[in-house]
Amino acid sequence: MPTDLERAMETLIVVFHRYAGSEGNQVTLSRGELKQLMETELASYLRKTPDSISQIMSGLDTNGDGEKTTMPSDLERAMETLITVFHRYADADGKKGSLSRRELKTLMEKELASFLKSQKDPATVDKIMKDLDTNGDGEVNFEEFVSLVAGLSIACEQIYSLKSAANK
Ligand SMILES: [Ca+2]
Ligand SMILES: [Ca+2]
Ligand SMILES: [Ca+2]
Repeated sequence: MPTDLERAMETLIVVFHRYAGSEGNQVTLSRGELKQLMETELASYLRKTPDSISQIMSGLDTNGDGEKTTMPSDLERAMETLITVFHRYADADGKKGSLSRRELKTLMEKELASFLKSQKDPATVDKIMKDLDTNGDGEVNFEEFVSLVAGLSIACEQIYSLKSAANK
């Protein structure tokens, strides 16, 4: 049973390949493919012309502003899951909105157990925490958390590509 976080990472990879595979190089997005992806998957954000990821992310938090009347796309659902999962753990102690070492440990044990088990040399929570905490405040905020998800998605994507290459 994949966890919410694993499903979200899988969606990111699947959505990427859905568009990257339509012409030319199968594993890269051409200009046309990128346009198609953004128009199809991120239409509701393009209308707001956000100029940064954090604006997109904070846009997801607003309710009832009448802007999100369309059905969320796969990609939007995956991004929403990332935010929901992050807050499920980050809001557990007094310091809401960032992960303490203990909260990060719980998140990884609950959401990324199968991934961590598949690693030959599992990094300790302390090492991961140190890598993620780029501003050195001893907590992992959402931006820092996203870099963990990105890193894991890249690792999964490499496995995915190897698998599909082997199937040819
Ligand atoms: Ca392509
Ligand atoms: Ca916290
Ligand atoms: Ca930090």
